[in-house]
Amino acid sequence: MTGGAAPPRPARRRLLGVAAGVALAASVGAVLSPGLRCSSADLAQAREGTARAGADGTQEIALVAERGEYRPNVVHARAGAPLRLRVLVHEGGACARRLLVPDLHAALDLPDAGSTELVLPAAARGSYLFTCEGRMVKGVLVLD
Ligand SMILES: [Cu+2]
Repeated sequence: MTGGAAPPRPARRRLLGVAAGVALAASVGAVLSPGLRCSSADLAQAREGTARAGADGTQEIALVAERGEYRPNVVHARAGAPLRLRVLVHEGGACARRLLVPDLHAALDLPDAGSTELVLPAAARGSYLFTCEGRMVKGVLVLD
């Protein structure tokens, strides 16, 4: 038998399945990667938090980075006002070196232990991802 389209190869189908699984895992919080400290049984859970108004008009919220997750990982705040993110590192590692908010062009170097903070500029309504440097551990900032 010559010519004609070959049937889909099983290997390719497996790859597509893996890609779909990876996309699903990423959508709920993280890609489980045994080689990195980004895996946690708790990653699939949404932990919500709401920023409170600070004295100077800047909103504030504290995030804990621990065991490859952020708590909270769904942060609600008002649009149009700056937001101070105070990040407490309870357990360091590859996923707790930097915190990125790509759509707001913000990055924060984290200490091995202790806390640091970053003031995000006032931003429009919408959802903004925040992630570890490897973009594995994720959270979302919801401004409304
Ligand atoms: Cu990571």
